[in-house]
Amino acid sequence: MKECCFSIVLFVLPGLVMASESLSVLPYPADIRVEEAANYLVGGEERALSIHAAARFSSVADMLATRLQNSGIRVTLDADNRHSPDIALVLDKAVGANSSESYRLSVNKEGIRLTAATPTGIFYAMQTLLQLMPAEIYGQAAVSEPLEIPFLEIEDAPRFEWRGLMVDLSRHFFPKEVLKKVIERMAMHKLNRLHLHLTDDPGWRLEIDRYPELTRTGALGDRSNPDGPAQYLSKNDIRELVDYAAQHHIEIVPEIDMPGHGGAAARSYPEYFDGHITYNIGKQQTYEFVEQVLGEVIELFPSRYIHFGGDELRNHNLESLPEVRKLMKEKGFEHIEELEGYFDRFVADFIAGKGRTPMGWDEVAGYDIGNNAVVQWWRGRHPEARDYAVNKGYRVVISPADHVYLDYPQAIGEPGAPWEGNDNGPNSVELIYQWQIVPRTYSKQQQKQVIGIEAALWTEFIRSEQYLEYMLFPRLAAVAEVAWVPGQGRNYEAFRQRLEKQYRRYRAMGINYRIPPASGDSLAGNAAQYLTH
Ligand code: TNX
Repeated sequence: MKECCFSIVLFVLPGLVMASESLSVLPYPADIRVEEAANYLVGGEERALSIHAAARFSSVADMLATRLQNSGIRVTLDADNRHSPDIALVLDKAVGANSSESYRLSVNKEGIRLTAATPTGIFYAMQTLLQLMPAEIYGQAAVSEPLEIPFLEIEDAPRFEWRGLMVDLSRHFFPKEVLKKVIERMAMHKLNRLHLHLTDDPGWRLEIDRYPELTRTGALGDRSNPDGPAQYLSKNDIRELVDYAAQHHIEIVPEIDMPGHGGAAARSYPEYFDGHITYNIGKQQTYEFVEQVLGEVIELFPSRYIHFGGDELRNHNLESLPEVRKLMKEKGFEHIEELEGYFDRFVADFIAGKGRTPMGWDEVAGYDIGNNAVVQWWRGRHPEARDYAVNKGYRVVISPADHVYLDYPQAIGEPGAPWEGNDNGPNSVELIYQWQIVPRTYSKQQQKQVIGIEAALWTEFIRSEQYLEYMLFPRLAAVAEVAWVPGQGRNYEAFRQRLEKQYRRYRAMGINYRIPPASGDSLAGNAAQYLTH
């Protein structure tokens, strides 16, 4: 028994509310057409909802069924497709012509049809379908409203292939349970790269078999409490996370930061360091250490990209080291930067030699590290660093601190890192939303080299899961939307309306999102508790 309920639009206003709320798809699809003022009514008391999926899409169908069942909806998975199902997951090679992530979603009186060429496309179609349902579908409680899905046609594909989030696990550590939630929430926003900043001065957070001191000593403590216990991800934790991320169509990109930001490794193996926090890049054994560590990282992470940091070589003691002076003389280098470039090139070549793509922060673009590398631009005040990388032929991921550093405050006077202020004001939802990502002056070729954007959550001050969530949400929604929707398709007012339903989803999921200030208040509803560092 299939029911269609034709809702009669009596007033213009309720109709509009329905459109903005129930079509609160976020990020907004490339093309969405609401066919008629009608809904497809699924499930209900008297019968179960049926799902049929092409064999390739069975794991997405299982995920959808589980989500619906968790909300008290009865579901049957119709493997043989004997009956015409309420929801069909259909394979169609033609849908992926422009992007392997594209999908089509159509809802009409025949039912709900998700179509894609790839499991990723179908996964995103499912995410969109869930957003057409009541927000409570994201929670654990039974959904009280009937599932009425508006008749519509959606054709969708992302603007950028790289839609990332970086989480710093070194300054403060977050265990795999928290990272799994981050993965689920990224997937709901159609983000697809989780970059883990695994090493820095306060802690080394990844088990390496060959060098057990890296976690025995290097993982001890964090920025709040240097004397705390060891906190790190074991190799099994990583395997579990990589699998979990893959199920959510997310690639985990590991970062081992070098030759700077090496304090935790320096405490563990001082013989490869300069007496401070910098790798001794004059010493042959340091290069062997780097090869061994990265070799294990490459074996553990299937990611196509291996990030080696390369940022902020400063406060170092390199010039005073005899090995550094000797190697520079041998190579005929006059400046320490030449040796830094030599080291970066060595690391990039090692990664490329293993069939992976080397990636580094924008400082590495100053050196010739091979044109297959990806450069992550972060120094927002230095657009010339981005242009330089692009003009040298690198592919670039855009992560300027003055837009998408999510450790920075979201409004004046609000919690966040107290680093030098932004020239353009706080990294608010609106600032992110209105952001011109690719310079208008870029040629077609230059535009192509910008492969996407990534937000960065540095954790010098973020030491609880609640604070982490407060900084991520709802800004991650704005990040997701600008990563997915081309500039000309964006409308901030409409986005703000769609956020209202997103907040309800966040509540159903128990996310501690930033509750916007009530009128007259200068601080967000739940800001005060994070104000003291
Ligand atoms: C700059 S971005 C850093 C990080 C800090 C961050 C704080 C980058 C490559 N280096 O080490 O945590 O600023 O906002």
